[in-house]
Parts: sequence; C-alpha cells; structure tokens
Amino acid sequence: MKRREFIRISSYGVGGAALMGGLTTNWFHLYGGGIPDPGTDGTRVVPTFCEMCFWKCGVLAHVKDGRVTKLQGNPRDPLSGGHLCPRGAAGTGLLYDPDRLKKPLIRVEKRGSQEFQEASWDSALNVVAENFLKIKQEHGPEAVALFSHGYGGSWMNHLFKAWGSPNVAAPSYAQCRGPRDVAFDLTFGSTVSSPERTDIENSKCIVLIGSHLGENMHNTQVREFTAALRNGADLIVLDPRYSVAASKATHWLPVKPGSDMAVMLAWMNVLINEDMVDKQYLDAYAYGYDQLKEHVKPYTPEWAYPRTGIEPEMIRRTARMMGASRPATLVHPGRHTVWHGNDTQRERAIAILNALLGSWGRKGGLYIPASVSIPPYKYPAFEDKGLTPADKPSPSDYPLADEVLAQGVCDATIPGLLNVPQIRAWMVYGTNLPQSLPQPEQTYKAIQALDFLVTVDVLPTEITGWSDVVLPEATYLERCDEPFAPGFKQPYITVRQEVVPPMYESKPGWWIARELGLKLDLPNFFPWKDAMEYAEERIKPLGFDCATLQKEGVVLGERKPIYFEEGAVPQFWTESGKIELYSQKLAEAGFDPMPTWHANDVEDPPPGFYRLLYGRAPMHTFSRSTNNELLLETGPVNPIWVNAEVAKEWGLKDGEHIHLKNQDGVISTFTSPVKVTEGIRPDCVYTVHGFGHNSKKLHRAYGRGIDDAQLITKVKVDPIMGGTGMRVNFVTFLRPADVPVAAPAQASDAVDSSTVVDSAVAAGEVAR
Ligand SMILES: Nc1nc2c(c(=O)[nH]1)N[C@H]1C(S)=C(S)[C@@H](COP(=O)(O)OP(=O)(O)OC[C@H]3O[C@@H](n4cnc5c(=O)[nH]c(N)nc54)[C@H](O)[C@@H]3O)O[C@H]1N2
Ligand SMILES: Nc1nc2c(c(=O)[nH]1)N[C@H]1C(S)=C(S)[C@@H](COP(=O)(O)OP(=O)(O)OC[C@H]3O[C@@H](n4cnc5c(=O)[nH]c(N)nc54)[C@H](O)[C@@H]3O)O[C@H]1N2
Ligand code: SF4
Ligand SMILES: [Mo]
Repeated sequence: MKRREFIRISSYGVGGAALMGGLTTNWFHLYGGGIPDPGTDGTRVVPTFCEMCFWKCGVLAHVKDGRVTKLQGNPRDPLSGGHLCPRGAAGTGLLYDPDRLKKPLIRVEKRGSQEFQEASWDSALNVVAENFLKIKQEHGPEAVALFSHGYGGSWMNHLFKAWGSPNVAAPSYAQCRGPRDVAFDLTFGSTVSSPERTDIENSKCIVLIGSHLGENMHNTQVREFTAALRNGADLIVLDPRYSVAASKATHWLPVKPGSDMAVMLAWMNVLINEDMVDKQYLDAYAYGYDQLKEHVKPYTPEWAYPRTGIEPEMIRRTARMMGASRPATLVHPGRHTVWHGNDTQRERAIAILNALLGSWGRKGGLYIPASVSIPPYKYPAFEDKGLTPADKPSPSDYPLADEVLAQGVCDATIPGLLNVPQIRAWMVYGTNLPQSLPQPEQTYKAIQALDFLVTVDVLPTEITGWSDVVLPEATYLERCDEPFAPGFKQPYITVRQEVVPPMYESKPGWWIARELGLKLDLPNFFPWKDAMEYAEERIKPLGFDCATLQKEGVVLGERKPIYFEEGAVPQFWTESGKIELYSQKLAEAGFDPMPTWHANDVEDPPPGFYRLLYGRAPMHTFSRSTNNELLLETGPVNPIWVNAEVAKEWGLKDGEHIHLKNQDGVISTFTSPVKVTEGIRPDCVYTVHGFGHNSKKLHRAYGRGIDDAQLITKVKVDPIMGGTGMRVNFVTFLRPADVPVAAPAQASDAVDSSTVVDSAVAAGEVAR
C-alpha cells in the first residue's frame, strides 16, 4: 500500500459545456414569488425526478436542440405539486458545469509523484475488479466497504449485496436522521420515513425544534408550511437563532443550545397537569401513561427556566397553545438530529409529545402514509455468509443502531482502532466524506490506510482527489434510475429517465454497477440489459407499462385512508403493540425508559469560545451545489452569524472576513464574512454547511467560505444508536493577520498537499 497524495484532477477543456444564459433570471422567482411561467422554449418535454437534493420532486425537463433549456415542477407529481425549489430549478447548473468529471481516471506514479491518467472505462473497471478480487481472496468480501448517498446509490447497494459485504453505510444515518428513526420506532413502532409523514398543511399548531423549514428547503414541507401559516396556524419555534421559521413564529423561544429536552419535559408537565392531553387516545393506544405522569412531576416550567433560558410563563403559554389545537398539533420530528449525543432521548421526547397530543395518525399531525407497492426484481437469493458489519468495537455497543454507522466503517479502516477485521477498500458513491463525516482527520487517516479507493461522482470534489480510480457518473438528467414509489398522502409511482444522453464519457450508475458486477463474476445478479428493462420487469405486475410512466412521469395509485378518523388502522409495531411512552426496550438495554434530564449532558463553552451551530441555506444542498453557477448567484458564501454584543466585544465589523479556530486549535483554512446580528444568542455562532471546498478543480467553489466539518474535531456519540453528536464544538475568532504562518490556514496551494493532511492527522487523536 502506498501513501496517497491529494491529486488535483486536471480539466480537459470545456467543450460543449458552456453555461447557458437566460435561465438565471427567472428560476428563483418561479418558486418564491409566483411569477408566471415564461412558457417553454423547448421542443420536447421529458418528465423525470430531481436529485439536486434527496426529496425527489417530479420534474418536466424542456429540451431544445439536444440541450436542456428549463426545468419545471411536474404538476402531476404529488410531491412537487408542480413547483421546484431554487436548487431543483438550477439542475442545468450541474448538468452544464464545466468542472464535471468527464473521463475515468486512474492514479499513477510518475517521476516520484502521483497523478491521474485518463483511462478507458474497460481499463478503469478492470483495475477496480482486480483490486476488489485480490482483497476478497486475502481478507474476504467484507474487507470492501461501500459508502453511498442518493437515489442512484441503489445500484451500488445491489452490487454490494451480490458481492457479500455487510459494510455498507451512508452518512445520512449516523450523521443525520438516525436518532429520530430509532426514537420514533421505539415509541410508535414505525419511523417517520422520507418524505416525512408530517401533515403540515392541515396542522393548526406547528412546533419546530431546530428544524429550520424555509432554509431547510424540502419542497413539499415548505409549501405546506406556507399554506398552514396562511390558514392561521400557530407556530412555535425553538431555536437559538432567529431562523426564517422563527421570523414567522407566533412564539420564538431562543433556547439555550442543547436544553430542548428540558423545555419538552416542562411542556409534558403542563399538558398533563392541566388535562390537555388526549386521554381517550392514550387510554386506547398508549402504554406507560401513569409512569410518565409521575416521571415529569418535578419538571415544572420553573425548574426548566434556569436550564433553558425560557421563562416559565412562556413555557406555559406555548404548552396551552399546543394543547388547544390537539390533535392537529404537530411537533415536527426534524431530520438532522445528531446534535449533542443524547439525541435519541431528545427525539423520544418529541415522539412522546406527539403521543400526548394524540397527533400520530391524525389529521394535522403525523399521517399514516400509503404507497404503490412495486414487487422486487426476482434475483437469485443473496448468499448469507453470516457476516456482521465491522462498524462497532463490540455488538453490545450502540445496541439499537439499525443501520451501519458510517464513522464506524471509517474507524474500522484505521489499523488497530477498533478490535475488528480491518476494512481494506472503499467504494464511495455520491458522498463527499471529508465534508460529511465529522473528525476529518480520522477520515484522512482511514484513507491513507486503504489498499484501494474508488469513487463514483459527478464533480471533482475532495473525495475524488484521494481516490485510486475515479468513475464519472452521468448526472440525474442523463440517466435512468429505479422507479420511485414513496409512502405519501397520495400513493404514486414515478420514473427517472434520460432527458439528454450522457455528456463526455460519463455513464449511468446502473451501467457502472452492471459492468463491475460482470467483471466480479456476479452475472446472475445482473440479468437485465439496462435500467429500463429492469424497470419494465418490476412495473409489469402493476398493470401498466414503462412507456406510460415515461410519458406521464407519474402514475397515481388509489387514495387510501391516511388518518385514524378516516379509517386508517391504528397499528403499532412495538413490543407491547402500543405507543410506548415508557420503553421497556430502552430499560432492558440499560437506558432511561423515559426521557430524563441529565445536567452533564451538555457542556458550556469555555471563556472566549462559542458553540458552533450549522444548518442549511435555501439555495444550496450541502457541499454538492456550491460550484453551481446559477445557485452561487444568490448564495455566494456562508456568513458567520455573531451576536451583536459579542461582535462589539471583539471589535468585529459586519462583512469583515475572519477565520474560526476551534477548541482543539484547528483553524479554518478559509474565511467567511461576519454577519453581526441580534438574531443569535451570545453563546453560539452559526454558519451554513457545504462551503469551504479545498479542491481547486471546483473552480467556483474553491476557497469560498468556512467548512464547518473541518472544525468538528470532537463528537459526542449517542450511546443508544451511535449517531455522532456534532454540535459539541466551540470556536473563537481569528483575523487573517493573526493566523500563525505554520498553521494550515492559508488559502494557498498548500491545502492540496499531503503535508497539510499529515499535520491534521497528527493533531487529531480524539477518539469518537
Ligand atoms: N436547502 C437545503 N435544504 C435541505 C438540505 C440542504 O442541504 N439544503 N438538506 C436536507 C437534509 S438531508 C436534512 S437532514 C435537513 C436538515 O434540516 P433540519 O432537520 O431542519 O436541521 P436542524 O439541525 O434541525 O436545523 C438547523 C437549525 O437548528 C438550530 N439549532 C442548532 N442547535 C440547536 C439546539 O440546540 N436547539 C434547537 N432547538 N435548535 C438548534 C440552528 O440554529 C438551525 O436553525 O435539511 C434538508 N433540507
Ligand atoms: N459538518 C457537517 N457534516 C454533515 C452535515 C452538516 O450539516 N455539517 N450534514 C449531515 C447530513 S444531514 C447529511 S444527510 C450528510 C450528507 O452528506 P453527503 O451524503 O456526503 O452529501 P453531499 O455533501 O451532498 O455529497 C455529495 C457528493 O455527491 C456527489 N454527487 C452529486 N450528485 C451526484 C450523482 O448524481 N451521482 C454521484 N455518483 N455523485 C453525485 C457530489 O459531487 C459530492 O461529492 O452529511 C452530514 N454531515
Ligand atoms: S426539494 Fe428542491 S432540490 Fe430537492 S428534489 Fe425538490 S426541487 Fe429538487
Ligand atoms: Mo440529512
């Protein structure tokens, strides 16, 4: 194994990829301002669905002279309702991004340094297959791991099932929704899934704990949110920051970060004491009400006040507001829920509040989704070798984790860190691990320890620079993927299809998985010739064909009852068959059976430091859109929100560029402008995730803003399910002139060299 250097992928000329003009003027207003559609300038309209984020809105793509001229929402699509968000409308900014990966690349050693060489697909895939097979022979199939994110990842997941590795992980679990899914499953026997089963539209009282709808731009939710507010719904927002949602709120509660559990326990106390719970519903469906009633007795609003900063009267008033609208009160479960390491318990408190208000299964609460069920493709049975994932030191750790932990797979790659068989090779599909896993120094350590790394991506993001082989995927507008039939209010099925042929030498994921499958001697698992033949086979039993689906984009299923009051069956797949306010399963595993306040759960920032909070911007999706020319127009950088008093203390001016330095001495490579504001508590700062790319081949994104992931060198792991709590880092301010010369802090060539990474690796001995 050789040490990897970060390689800058060289560009191969812009060719036919010049960005189109004309598009930039209208797309944003189409979503926000309801400006009339300017009409198509295309000659062909192709339905498909979006992948600018993971929500999957239905799209109508207009094509003229072989080019995509406009992307619109498909009015037949229940999820988009005919509207795309700014990112969805800017999909052409990705399709025609001149920085796209264009040809397969292989790392080679030349004159003592490493560089990429362009290669044919056949030779690149041969290198992948040879390495995978060699590792399999020496260490078993489980020594090869897959990280994936995005809908196209399903082809790689299938490949890995056939290959026989259990080490398949995504940062969208232990770095995102994991605690929420486990908590709701413990309480109701089902998760809230994606799209979330939130009936925001019909809600009379919406409670947002963090969840910053309006900046978090999941289309359906934002549209329903706007509609509910227009209809006069109450809105209660808990957020240390004056978010877009907070600006619309009836009551904004600027809670001390990490103390949400205390507010929620006090809400339970008031709801129970003042008989504002849905007693009939609880008698019929819930288990453990009496224990809960006893348990929350000490958690009065007066008790919560010093812990949360929220006045007792405000806690009472908001509890009464929630109680008055029950069961049409929705305490939103959120999505990015890995905050402080006690996250499953915080999410349990959210689940329990919904139960007390009787909102699970009820109109305006959390509905029971219905879907068109598509039969699976009939493959031969996958061989069960009894292998278990290597993501935990022992099976008794994180006992309720129900998916593989991405940071665990990373740790299992570092020799000697976990007492498990070492992982030797990674395939990385659609996830930029240096920016999506916390503790990037651990990620770099793991990458250096690998025998082999192959990446499937569309852009030269950071992970590609560390790869031995880079495979350029066709974007979502150039490929077919699996048919999509989510659980939703209206059952439906939709299709992703090729709007225009793949540009350059890029190939769709299904093709890459199939070719690789054949080279890995797994032909039985790839009997179909292409994705359409595969889809045809699966859709046939439903009584229509792919041609209909391709033409319409969406076929609606039969509407089914989605609320208990209209006939949805109350079924809870918990051990007791009831809603578990008291969780026997948690008790048996040695955890609090009911959410409990532990004063030491959340540490305060040291003097001169501020808690680093992060979130979303409406016009960006993580690190994947910050090179998109259309989106950079409205979101060019990620300002650092600093409380006005704090800014005064430090003499910071609005717009002044600063570095951030964290508690472990890590200094952000790049700078961001300060946003001086009253709209954030003085104990924290905030910025948007996804900026601060250090891959120079992202010509527009390189060097723009601070990368929050770089500063997340500490995590607090949720003992229940292994989620990495990431809001436990503290930062202070550093002016560019005060940055020590030796620190990896300059926006220079140095960031591309292995020396920077070496020092980061050496500094990062923090255990997870
Ligand atoms: N535009 C856009 N939309 C997206 C995405 C995107 O990339 N771009 N990504 C999607 C994905 S995958 C996810 S997971 C979601 C994430 O979106 P959410 O689930 O909404 O994420 P949160 O972490 O809940 O929200 C961040 C908010 O939490 C606040 N916050 C920070 N700490 C605390 C605290 O201790 N208590 C409280 N009450 N609030 C706190 C922050 O100030 C910020 O306003 O967004 C989705 N939507
Ligand atoms: N510091 C920090 N870390 C976080 C978060 C945070 O807010 N802050 N958020 C967390 C959350 S909620 C989530 S869900 C995860 C998400 O983290 P990731 O899953 O890593 O998501 P992205 O950052 O969007 O990474 C996208 C990668 O996919 C590539 N890509 C885009 N489209 C395609 C495609 O069609 N095909 C292929 N093959 N590749 C494609 C992009 O070029 C990029 O390299 O990150 C988590 N990690
Ligand atoms: S929410 Fe926006 S980016 Fe996400 S799928 Fe829908 S239109 Fe695309
Ligand atoms: Mo996420």
